[in-house]
Amino acid sequence: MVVLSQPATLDNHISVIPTYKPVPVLTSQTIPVVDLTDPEAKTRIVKACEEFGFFKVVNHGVQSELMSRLEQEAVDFFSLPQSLKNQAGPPEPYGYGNKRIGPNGDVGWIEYILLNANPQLSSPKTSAVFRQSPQIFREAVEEYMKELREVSCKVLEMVAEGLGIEARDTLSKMVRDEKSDSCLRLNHYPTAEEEAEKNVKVGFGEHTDPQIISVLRSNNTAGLQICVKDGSWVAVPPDHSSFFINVGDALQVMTNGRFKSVKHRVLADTRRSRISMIYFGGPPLSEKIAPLPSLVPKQDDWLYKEFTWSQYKSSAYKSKLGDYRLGFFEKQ
Ligand code: GA4
Repeated sequence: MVVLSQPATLDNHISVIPTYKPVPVLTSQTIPVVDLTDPEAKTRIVKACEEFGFFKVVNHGVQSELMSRLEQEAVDFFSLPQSLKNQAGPPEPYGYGNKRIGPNGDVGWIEYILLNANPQLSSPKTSAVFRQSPQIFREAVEEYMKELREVSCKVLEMVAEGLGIEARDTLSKMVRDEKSDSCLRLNHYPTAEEEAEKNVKVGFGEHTDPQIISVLRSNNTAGLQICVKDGSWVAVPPDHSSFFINVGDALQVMTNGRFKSVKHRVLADTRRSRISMIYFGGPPLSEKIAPLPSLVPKQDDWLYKEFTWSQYKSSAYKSKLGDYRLGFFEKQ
């Protein structure tokens, strides 16, 4: 008897969570919530970055109209015929991507657009993203990136103050720099068409973000989970009017490990589509990243070697999503 093996398709590689046990949900008592207008915000932010590397911000000052406008533009783009979307891909790393994440074989139940915040680095792929709905989409992206850069800088200034660093722009100036290597990711975790396909799949596998800070906003569909200190996963209840902040690898290094770059993932429930938009605040490519001398004056106490952001980035693009990327930059 001839046994025909299943043809290998991308879908075979997307992990389904077979006996999906819901993980505990972070409640408003456990998830740190920081009101940016609270005079105690800086202390609360430092505590949250030490404890979780993650928190939610309210009273951030970004108009909900802008968030829903960009979300709508993203939905319109993802609703285009596949052949048109493919004209903006594959991502390198900017542009439209479908199911494949990064260049090293990671897959997920996701399609996305990755855009560089620096218009000078715009590529033909990114121009193709805007080809179908030119003006409004581009404007929404630009406005959103500008606002989110401000939110990131405000938070980083509070971090600096909370840590007692004299120059409060020590961290924020890297993101505010016109050469800052920041980017915006628009993710769509689609629903499944076939009834049999409707299960929980790994949308975006576990990873840490390489940059300084990430600011995430999603629609009201659940899926985001973070890994807490004891190694267990907890679900973050969605909240479309707030932002979720992640500490990235570069901030872990600059605080000499005092802040933890949070491991997170998205499990997509294919019955409801999820849209998320994440601003990644990164330094200029030539910026030297090392523990801040104002926090750790003696180099002997540094846990990490100094590296440029460009070196870290090229090393990240050689890694798999779930790899521990900082290991290579730790001092022996
Ligand atoms: C994770 C955080 C951001 O989404 C991202 C991702 C990037 C990509 O999708 O192009 C990476 C991933 C992320 C880390 C390791 C490398 C690079 C895919 C990948 C396998 C845009 C980023 O900066 O790093």
